[in-house]
Amino acid sequence: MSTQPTYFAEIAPITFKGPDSTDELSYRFYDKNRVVMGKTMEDHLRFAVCFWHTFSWPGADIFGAGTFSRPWLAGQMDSAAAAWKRREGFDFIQKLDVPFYCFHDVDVMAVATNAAEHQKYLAEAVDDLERLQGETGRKLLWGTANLFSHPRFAAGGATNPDPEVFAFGAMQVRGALEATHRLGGSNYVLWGGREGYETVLNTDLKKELDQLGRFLNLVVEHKHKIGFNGTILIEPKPHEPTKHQYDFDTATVYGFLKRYGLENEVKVNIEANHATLAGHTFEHELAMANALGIFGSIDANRGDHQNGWDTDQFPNSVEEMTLAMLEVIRAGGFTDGGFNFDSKVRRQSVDAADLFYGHVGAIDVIAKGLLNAAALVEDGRLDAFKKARYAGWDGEVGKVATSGSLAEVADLALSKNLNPQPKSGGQERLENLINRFCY
Ligand code: XUL
Ligand code: CO
Repeated sequence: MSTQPTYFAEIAPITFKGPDSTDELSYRFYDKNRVVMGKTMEDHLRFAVCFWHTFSWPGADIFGAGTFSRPWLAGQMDSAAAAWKRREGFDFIQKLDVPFYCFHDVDVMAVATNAAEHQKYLAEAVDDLERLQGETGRKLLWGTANLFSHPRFAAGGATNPDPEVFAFGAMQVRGALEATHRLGGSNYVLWGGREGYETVLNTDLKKELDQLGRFLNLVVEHKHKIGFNGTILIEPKPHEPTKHQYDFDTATVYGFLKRYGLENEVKVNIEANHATLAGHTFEHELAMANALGIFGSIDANRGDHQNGWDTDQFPNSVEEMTLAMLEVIRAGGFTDGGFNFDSKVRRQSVDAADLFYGHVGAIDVIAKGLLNAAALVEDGRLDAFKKARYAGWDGEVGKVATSGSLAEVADLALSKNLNPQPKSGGQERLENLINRFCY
């Protein structure tokens, strides 16, 4: 085992070469220093590589074993193997030249068999991550704790009927939150993959929701206690692995936050494929988060239009990313958030280079989406159409409808003998307008 990274040795650092470059491992649109709407592309997009799919997943699925030969995964994930993984991971991130990474506690550390070992191995990993960040200049977009893979979490973490599991989860989350704080992370994420249920026959929904609300309150309280200035994010998903997940979608999460008094403390990390699993578009979830004031960060990926599960593919549609970037711009852009690639290469993409192809293509598609969205905003027709559509609210009827009583509004309709007629929503025209900027 070398102490130097070797796995990606044949790949040269990825650089911007422009739209006409024939180099398949170069950026055609992602020019990190290019200024768009007053900010560099690097600052707009804040790309991050994830440690789970990219360096920890062996290419296994429920029908078959891992297909990838990631040498650090070959034996026991002890301290040496975990250090090897971190080393190769940072080499990849540096070659891709993105500013951030993300991790779950268990992605970066040796396998622990109990609470004490967990704390010890995580501390060892954090020391090393701090060193690697210093050496490479890469930063942490967010950290999180994995409360879903280990069999002890089969019935949930915070929502487990067994309080010992709740306590074990609290130990993990405190550790991961403090690690994120020490590493200067911008956000802390909670994705509740097992915070849901399989059947109401054995589930006390009210009790479980209260447990989840209490757990989240404890996390927020601890965040303030340790002085972590980053944002706490919930990542909604409707189901998978549980049949029904409590954090179903952005609107559901907002209702949950209100109920437990956390709507000003917690935002959402929106994942494209989770949006589509919930029956929404990606841009719906972004627009909803913006409307509710809880837009935080993004997990970039896509589903497969024919499959009803979380395929976590790299984004590759310029049109979809243009629509998404429009919503990011409308939300005022990222503050603490960014684009984390919660995406994985296909199981047959067994070469080290495939990890680069996946990320490079996705980065370029999102960068082109940003350029298109910025051009659409500058063009102004899209926004002007939307504005004109609601212009009546500035008129006499709109003003009474905004502030009058039901009787006053109703009487106005009668006194004016209103008979409003339908107006074109212009959808086809607007869709054409989007396409004008895509190709
Ligand atoms: C699972 C998923 C997670 C979260 C972090 O669908 O998206 O990887 O992003 O726990
Ligand atoms: Co995710």
